[in-house]
Amino acid sequence: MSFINQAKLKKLKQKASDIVNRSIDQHVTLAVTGLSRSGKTAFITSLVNQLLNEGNNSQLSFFNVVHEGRYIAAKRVPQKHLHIPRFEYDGAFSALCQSPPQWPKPTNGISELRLAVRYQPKDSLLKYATGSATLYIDITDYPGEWLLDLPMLSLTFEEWSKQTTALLNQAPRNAHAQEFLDKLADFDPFASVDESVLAQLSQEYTELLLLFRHQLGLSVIQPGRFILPGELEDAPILQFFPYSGFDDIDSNDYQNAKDDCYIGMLRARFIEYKERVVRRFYKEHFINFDRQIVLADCLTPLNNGPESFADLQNAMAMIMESFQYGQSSIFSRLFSPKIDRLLFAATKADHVTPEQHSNLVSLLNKLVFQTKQQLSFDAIKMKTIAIASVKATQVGKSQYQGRSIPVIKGRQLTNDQMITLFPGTVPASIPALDYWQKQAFNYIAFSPISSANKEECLPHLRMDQMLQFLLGDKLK
Ligand SMILES: Nc1nc2c(ncn2[C@@H]2O[C@H](COP(=O)(O)OP(=O)(O)O)[C@@H](O)[C@H]2O)c(=O)[nH]1
Ligand SMILES: [Mg+2]
Repeated sequence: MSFINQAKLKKLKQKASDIVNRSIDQHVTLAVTGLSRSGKTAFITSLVNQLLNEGNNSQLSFFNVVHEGRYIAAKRVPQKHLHIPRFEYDGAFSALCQSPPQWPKPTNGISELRLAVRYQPKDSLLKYATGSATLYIDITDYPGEWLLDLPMLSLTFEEWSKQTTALLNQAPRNAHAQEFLDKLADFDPFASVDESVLAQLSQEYTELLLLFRHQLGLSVIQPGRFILPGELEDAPILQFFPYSGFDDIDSNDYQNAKDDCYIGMLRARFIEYKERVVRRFYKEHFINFDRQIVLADCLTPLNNGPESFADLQNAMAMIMESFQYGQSSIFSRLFSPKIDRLLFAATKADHVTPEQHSNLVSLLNKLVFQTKQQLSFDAIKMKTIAIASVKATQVGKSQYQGRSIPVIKGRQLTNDQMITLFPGTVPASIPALDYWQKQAFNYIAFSPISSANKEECLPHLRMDQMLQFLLGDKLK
């Protein structure tokens, strides 16, 4: 063959390879959610860390592309949406690498990060045509509280107000809500609006929601945006609250109320909130997600007691509505999401001894599916798992009354002391009364473990199984 021909052939081969390469580059959008403090930031930081540093002592044996030696490398590339804040991987990772290591700072909105993962395709046909392929992964972090707002879409202001004030009047919320409820009972709904009064009462309602979440450990927070406003902080669209006196006002007066009286303006803002905040999130973001992971911290509510646990149960049912695309769902009328895989992960599994992990998964299953049959989720593949994104404890055995019992060991977050303990048993299903009477689950917050080498991957539990479920089929 002449030199010219050889050069031509080489060029042709390259071209063919380019075409194949291009056509097998793939793209997947991975959304991560969970209520505040459920562990989203730690999770994404660990996920990115495992993929970027694969090979440096990483433990991903259940991630097939790694196990089969086809994983080449990952790097960060500029994210897709420039108007969305970047997920601050560097800040979060360096907090974990400090000495002593710290957990990353909490965040209060949506953020994004894009990775490009190079790998060798398994399919031999493609393998001969090209050495490698690329999977682009767009990771989005958003507050689970935002999903709690979906049920509001099918409620009127009157219905929502009645439902919400009923909740405020029940234990454990009523012990803190009385003063606010008294103020609501006092004010004239048809008087013309003083915006500062509206702002003040909205502020008080928001403070109550924050107290419910962070002091009482409750999960049903509505509107969810009020405690995690993202870029809407202080915007008037977040300044409304439920009205408690519907039974005492004339319904014609209510229907005819203009926007410049209190009740009219509250109603207008409620409607505006549903349109511009709730519906918009689903339209702009949610419908673009391919795969979703929902993180749930089941252990803190177990530690807090029955009311907190029951509230988590209710919140999970509300969150599940976002993934029911069946005929009777809110979605069938509004949007058509395309999520095809949904993973539920019980986080912070390093807080319990390993023999409790199967109970933790089965508890999560009960929380997620409750009374609903899996039938309505047919189009979506689902899995439940117990993980630790960043493992902060070590497992050992201890002697107790002549018996050897499993224990965990870690550095206590509050006082920096090493502690060894058996935190308690995790119930395999929704705990009955006697669980709460017999034993309390002892949840102790731990500091992250320091790593000798920053280049090494963060220690974890089952992040590889999670990766395999969410990405395995895209990396074949
Ligand atoms: N032991 C342990 N604690 C965790 C883990 N992930 C999160 N945490 C704890 O939970 C807190 C909240 O996590 P974060 O990721 O900020 O939650 P986010 O609000 O959902 O982003 C952290 O500060 C840690 O104290 C984990 O894998 N193991
Ligand atoms: Mg966060």
